[in-house]
Amino acid sequence: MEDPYRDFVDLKYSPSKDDLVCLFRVEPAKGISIKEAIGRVASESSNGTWAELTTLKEHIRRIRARAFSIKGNMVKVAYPLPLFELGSIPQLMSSVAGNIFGMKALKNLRLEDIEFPEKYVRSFKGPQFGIDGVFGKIFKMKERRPLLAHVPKPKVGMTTEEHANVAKNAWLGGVDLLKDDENLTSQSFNTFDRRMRLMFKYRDYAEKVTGEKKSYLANITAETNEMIRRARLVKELGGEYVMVDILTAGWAALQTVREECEDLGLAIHAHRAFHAAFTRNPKHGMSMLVVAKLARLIGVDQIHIGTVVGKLEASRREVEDLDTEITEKSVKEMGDVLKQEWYNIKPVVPVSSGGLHPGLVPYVVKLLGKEIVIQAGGGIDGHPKGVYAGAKAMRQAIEASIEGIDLEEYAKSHKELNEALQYWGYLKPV
Ligand code: CAP
Ligand code: MG
Repeated sequence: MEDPYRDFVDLKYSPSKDDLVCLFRVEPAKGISIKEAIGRVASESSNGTWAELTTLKEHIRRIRARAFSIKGNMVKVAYPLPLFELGSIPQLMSSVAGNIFGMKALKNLRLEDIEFPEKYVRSFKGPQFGIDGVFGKIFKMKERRPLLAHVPKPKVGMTTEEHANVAKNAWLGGVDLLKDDENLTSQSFNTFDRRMRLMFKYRDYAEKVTGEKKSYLANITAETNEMIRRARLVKELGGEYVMVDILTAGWAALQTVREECEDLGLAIHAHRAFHAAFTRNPKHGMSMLVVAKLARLIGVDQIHIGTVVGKLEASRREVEDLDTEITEKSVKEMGDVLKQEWYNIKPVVPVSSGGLHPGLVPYVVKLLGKEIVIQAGGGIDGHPKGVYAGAKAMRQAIEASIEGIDLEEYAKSHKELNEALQYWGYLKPV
């Protein structure tokens, strides 16, 4: 029997402008050569299988994927566009991030990046608002500064009244965006509909008192039809955003929500809970970069990309690469990142969150700039003087950072910041 995989490796092939290119990190199983391994990757992720097929015809063979570059254990595979259904992330994932991860011939396999050709990019709408929409249209900011978001803690368990009270104090103290936690949806002690009604009442009150725009990232995550119902309620009550746990809800659901949000004129905040289950192992799984690119294609307006210094694992390189990928129009190939043109697709607002408190704010602002969301849960509700003071301290830390004033110096005339620094200092939580 001939090797049915040999046809899927062609080191002389050079991708056409319509090919989609994947970058894989490949570790073959014992006794398997790198060429045998990558032949299997290209075959199983496109149109091959373990057997020589009597059904294979030339027109089918022509659209097979080809592994065309091997550099150490980094391999590039080119996929002709007809392999894919335009505008469908589930179909893409079933191809290039599907069966291949379980093949016996591979010890480890990691999908590091995907370069999308123009036709594929243009089959998606991308963000409706993006950076300019969020800062310009929703917040009407002339001078841009990081938006401050807060997620009331404890994550779940507070009654609707308790939750909304935390929200009110946070908004009054200087928070711009109140965010539900990823696992707070509609539990018996705090149902979605009741929470929405109270939260928007307090949101309107906080806007009146502070004279500032305030908004709410309402977590609509649920079964898809229910998400749509919840999005409509948010709109009816005067909201500007919905929040979706994009990975636990799933790509198809996110695409549906994106369509609905077009009609409703709502922005989407993307929480990435679950990503580390497959992004964290540096040898196996799929990178967060790919998740972020898919989210940008579909059209989320904000997405979590990490902090480097906070409680969750993320290297500086990774967070910087994510930042570039979601905010630039054109990305150059470098390291484990492929080149990418974004054409009609708007940039997404990076969200930095997870273990942040005032002492860490200058680092995040220096790393990611002004057009970001800085999110703190424990870093506000854990302030020794309470939620209102906690929100003030975070806002003061943002002000100091954009004005380039040292926190210690700013704290001399800002008591809440001073209290936070006395309490947490520059702690990097683990
Ligand atoms: C932050 C957070 C977010 C994480 C998610 C939490 O709370 O609300 O879910 O930031 O991680 O529950 O941990 P704290 P990432 O401010 O209290 O840490 O942003 O990396 O996706
Ligand atoms: Mg959370």
